[in-house]
Amino acid sequence: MALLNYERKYRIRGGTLVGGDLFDFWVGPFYVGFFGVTTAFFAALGTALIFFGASQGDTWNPWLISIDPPDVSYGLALAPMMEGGLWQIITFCAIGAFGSWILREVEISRKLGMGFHVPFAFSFAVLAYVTLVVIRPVLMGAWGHGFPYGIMSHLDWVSNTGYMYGNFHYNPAHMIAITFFFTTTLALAMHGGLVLSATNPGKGKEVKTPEHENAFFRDFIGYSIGTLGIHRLGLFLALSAGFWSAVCIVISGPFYEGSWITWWDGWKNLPIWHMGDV
Ligand code: UQ2
Repeated sequence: MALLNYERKYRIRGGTLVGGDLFDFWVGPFYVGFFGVTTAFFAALGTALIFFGASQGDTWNPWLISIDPPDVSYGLALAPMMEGGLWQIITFCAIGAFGSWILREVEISRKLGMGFHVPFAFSFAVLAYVTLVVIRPVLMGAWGHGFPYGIMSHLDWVSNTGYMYGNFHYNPAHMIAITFFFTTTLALAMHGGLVLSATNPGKGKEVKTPEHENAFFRDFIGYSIGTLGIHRLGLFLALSAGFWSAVCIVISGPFYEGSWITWWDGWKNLPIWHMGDV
């Protein structure tokens, strides 16, 4: 279908959640909608505030610029602009932009009569960010527990926060998250390799179909998950990686303050090992 015919078929009115027909238009290839406008507003304001914050700092070295959250002594109050207030407004803008981006995906999905898998998936990334800068800081009683917006400074934050609980590699939810990250790359490498091997069999040879893709894995391991199944598995693995990442950080502090290394000693203290002790 030529691009113009295609556009006539799919550039259709409707599906909006807010604003009716008012923002139901495109700018070039991009659908706008009410949430396109709010995304642009929050993203532009947040970015401008980051540059303003950088201008008030003592460096323009991109690696070292940092917009820091308030000191924990401010608790959950609003802080003065140069004492973390900027971080609070930028965080608000970021959540406004990410939330608008989710809802713009929802509007496009509705317009095209599709499922909501894409906005649902993106929501997990937003959940991970919101867990770091809102949910955990609120549970711990201070915005100062959020992470700073800077390249080196956020790495320092991750390192310091991790070692504050002994060593994050001993955090069971961290272990589960890592396992999902690795399995995601395994599944995507298998899927990418399989599809390309079927479609690029070599010069002069006929392109193969999913029949061959199934046959390869049945010959190889006695099981093929199928062409739809691999995408269900991929979505599950990737979302699980993000979900368990959020769990691993939100339990550290709000629900457990000790070292993750000694957390495993709980196993040795189970009453079952001490039956008969006097
Ligand atoms: C598959 C299939 C695909 C695939 C892949 C498989 C035809 C094109 C990669 C193989 C995947 C399996 C057996 C699941 C592996 C499980 C884990 C947890 C990594 O069968 O169907 O479609 O791309």
